[in-house]
Amino acid sequence: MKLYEAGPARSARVRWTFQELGVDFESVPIGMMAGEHRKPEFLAINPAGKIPVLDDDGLVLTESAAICIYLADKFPAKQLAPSPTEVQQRAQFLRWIFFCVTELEQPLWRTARHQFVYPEEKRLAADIELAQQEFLAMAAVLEAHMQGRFFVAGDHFTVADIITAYTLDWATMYGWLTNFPALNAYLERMYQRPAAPPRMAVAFAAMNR
Ligand SMILES: N[C@@H](CCC(=O)N[C@@H](CS)C(=O)NCC(=O)O)C(=O)O
Repeated sequence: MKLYEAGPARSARVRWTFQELGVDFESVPIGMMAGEHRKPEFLAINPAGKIPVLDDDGLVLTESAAICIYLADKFPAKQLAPSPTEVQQRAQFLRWIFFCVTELEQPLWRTARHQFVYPEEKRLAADIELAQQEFLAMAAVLEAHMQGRFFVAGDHFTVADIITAYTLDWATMYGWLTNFPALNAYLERMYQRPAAPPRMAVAFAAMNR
């Protein structure tokens, strides 16, 4: 299996999943700073020009959350996803993944765009302020959910935790997580796992070295 990846990009969720599973993969680094994700060779693989992409013997899959769930389903021994027959557990697992990639991640991504993706003349400080408000309101929902819980869905570690912890780590880059003690404790616990990738700040620092 080939993973097209770039250090702290959302591909880190997939790398983390592989590492938890103990499954080997071929890494294909894509130089985002050099714009390799916009070159015709890469666009032929993912016309959206985004990372990550998984190529599993010709099955080309994009969307980091979908890839993590696919890998968890493909290698069920580690129980990184409830099986589709466990309908209620699977529903809660998917619910928190969707919550994460829509309610939490989108304000973070909007902020990143205004900070370094959009051309300078299109960057709006006011939109970052709105994005932060929206993120904080949804983080409060997750903070309440995490009271007395170790994992975001169910009673053991799953890819829902990988996706959530990665996203919360992203929020720490903006200083948005300071008032959420349960989320901070959860984040620290998740990144203490031996299979966890480097924290985003560390990965960015390594890229800029
Ligand atoms: N929803 C996608 C988002 C992927 C995404 O936007 N990746 C970023 C890197 S973290 C990217 O490739 N950005 C390039 C661009 O938007 O031009 C996923 O989760 O895989």
